[in-house]
Amino acid sequence: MKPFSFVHLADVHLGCLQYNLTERAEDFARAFTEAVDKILELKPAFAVVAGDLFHSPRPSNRTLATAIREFRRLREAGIPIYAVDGSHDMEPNVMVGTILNPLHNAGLLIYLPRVRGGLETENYYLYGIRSSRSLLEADSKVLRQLKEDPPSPKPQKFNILCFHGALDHPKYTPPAFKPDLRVEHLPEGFQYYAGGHIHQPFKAKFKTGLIAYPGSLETTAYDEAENPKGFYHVRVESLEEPPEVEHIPVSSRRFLVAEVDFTGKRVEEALAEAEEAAARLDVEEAVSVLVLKGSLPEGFKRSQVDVHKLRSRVRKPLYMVVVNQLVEAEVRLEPLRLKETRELKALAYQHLLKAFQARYPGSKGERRARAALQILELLRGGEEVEEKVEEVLRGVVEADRSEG
Ligand SMILES: [Mn+2]
Repeated sequence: MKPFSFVHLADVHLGCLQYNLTERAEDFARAFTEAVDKILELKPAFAVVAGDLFHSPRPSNRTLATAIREFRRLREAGIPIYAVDGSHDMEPNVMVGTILNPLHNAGLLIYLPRVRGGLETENYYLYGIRSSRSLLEADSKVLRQLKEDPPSPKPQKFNILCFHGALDHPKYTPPAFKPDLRVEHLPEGFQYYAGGHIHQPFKAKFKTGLIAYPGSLETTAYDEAENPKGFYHVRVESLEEPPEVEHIPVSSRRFLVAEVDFTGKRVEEALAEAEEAAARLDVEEAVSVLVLKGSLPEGFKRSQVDVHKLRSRVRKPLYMVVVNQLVEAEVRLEPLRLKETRELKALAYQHLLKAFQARYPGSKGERRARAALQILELLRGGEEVEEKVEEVLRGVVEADRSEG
């Protein structure tokens, strides 16, 4: 085996029309063009793309045109592209298939799952696993692929396994990810496990080699804003030592994220804080995200927070999002102390009234509190209360209706 290098990309998400903005789809295209510029400078032996090259299995013609233009630049430089499909560009059904198939037929890339037995050259061996929708699907789909078309890593070559998905082991997967693959699904004998799906650069020792996720090239969700964007350049010197993996940064749209926690604050106070935060997000060309979180004081509704007013404070960004994650307070009831039955009944009524009126103000709430109390009494009485309870409930519904 002679020394060589390759690049490992994943999660390019070409055609991602985030927030329905054409500017954002152009950002994803621009990021890919920048990556291709950098790949042309690095002159690797090949590029491997570990899924989600496209945001959709049926990209628009505009997205396809961009992709084909960039694939041709690599092809003309003699850099082949090896790819697998990901959760976004896998076949939605057998009839539609994946966009990687026609691109494979056109000679613009090599869709690895279509290369029987894997792909072998003088220095390396590559095998690609098809993407699955779930762990359960992977249990049959991946195992079937491995059985029908088994990989055969070569002892004298550098072996790369390309896959897309999060593994079912916390060592290799951030906590928020739903696992798509089992550790056992990835066969042994490879020096480099080229992963996609986790939009954050990550690498670790794994089985007979190294597992690596290069992360995405752009921000597909605001919680990825802080993740470094780019791809890996992998230098293979020999089979004895692990390869040198370098993260090559790619620039992406500026995202500004601010969070305001409402917990334990008066609403006016928290809203003033949110307005200040919004003012700090008023930055030219950015995607600005204001997250409102925590719990609201009792009696205050989520819908009472004027999101439009907060948005209108901000004019300069490309786009402003207010994410309302506020949680309405549960009605808190004072602890009930046992007293005489009559007093107890009065107390119970007050509690029920408070609880119901939080949801149904006015007579509707009163009616429900009275009905609840009646039902409680009936239930205490035991036998054959069903009809009577039904009668009480019917009374509530009818009174509501006559009131309009
Ligand atoms: Mn992805």
